[in-house]
Amino acid sequence: MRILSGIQPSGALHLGNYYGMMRRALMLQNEGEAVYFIADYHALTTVHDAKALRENVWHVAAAFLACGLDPRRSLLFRQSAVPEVHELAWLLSIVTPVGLLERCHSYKDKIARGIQASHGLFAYPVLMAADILLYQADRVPVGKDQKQHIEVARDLAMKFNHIFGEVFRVPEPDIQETVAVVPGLDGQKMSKSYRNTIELFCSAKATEKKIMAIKTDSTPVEAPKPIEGSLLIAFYRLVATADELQEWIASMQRGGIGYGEYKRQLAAKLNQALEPIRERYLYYENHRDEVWDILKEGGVRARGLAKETLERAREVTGIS
Ligand code: AQP
Repeated sequence: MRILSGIQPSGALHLGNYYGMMRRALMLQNEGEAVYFIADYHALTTVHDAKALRENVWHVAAAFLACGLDPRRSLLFRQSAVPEVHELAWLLSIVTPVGLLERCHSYKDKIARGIQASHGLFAYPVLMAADILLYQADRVPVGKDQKQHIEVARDLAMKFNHIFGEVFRVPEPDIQETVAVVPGLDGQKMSKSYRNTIELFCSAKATEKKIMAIKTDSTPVEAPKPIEGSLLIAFYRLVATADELQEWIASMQRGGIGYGEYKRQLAAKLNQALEPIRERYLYYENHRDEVWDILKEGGVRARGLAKETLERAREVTGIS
């Protein structure tokens, strides 16, 4: 089984990226051949500063390694190390109905948030389908926000196979329902571009400061706290066992403890969970070239896989 996932180097990684996708994707290293890439062509739809983009690429690669990616078993590379992805995106665009792209909510959300409605942003799902199909992925761990894009990839694979002949495996999304959408500090989806994140790699103090600043209602200390839609519970769920979570919720329902105390407990628990990966990230900050070397080697290996698929796609379309 081949597992594939990617992240855009569009800013500092956050709890949503880790608990929504990375943690699961890295666990799957034990179940098959894993391929992880840094989607720098995609990030260009929002990042227009070359220096920042390069720095973000390094950051995402170091984050993957710090979170447990084993480069001896799994591939890690930059999307741009495999330019073949653009040729495949073109071949797929031939079978892509415009209406399918018009229905993609991620495009509509980004425009509603003021991001320029470029062709790149509109065609993003086609390039993403090429990212997945080029490596013949079976399973694609993602957060729920990406489910629709995986459905587009599946549609395009089936349509292309039907029209031209069998070339692509049809991928399955792998979504962890309990953490499918990690909310941001404003209650919307946590997102690099929405300025509502808790970063993975920042100091314990900075995490605590953000947690302590979460807006809560004016329920008195002794009264039971509302559970529905509680951000504190949504974050605690990421790091607690099922029993711990149940006990926390029961305590809130009993009343008698103020929000300040719950926030302190949450910050301590989060920092404890993140400490090991933050320490490993520090190691890579002191060994920056190791990260670039791993990316370079991964790119060469990924390109070999990509060429095999592209050759078949060229053959069935009559391009070769
Ligand atoms: N809040 C989230 N909850 C669950 N999963 C999430 N993911 C992102 N945010 C959440 C998952 O992380 C993976 C990598 O995402 P991405 O960086 O490629 O793109 P994204 O989904 O658009 O993430 P952001 O932070 O919202 O980036 P920007 O602001 O640049 O668009 C994906 O699997 C995603 O589902």
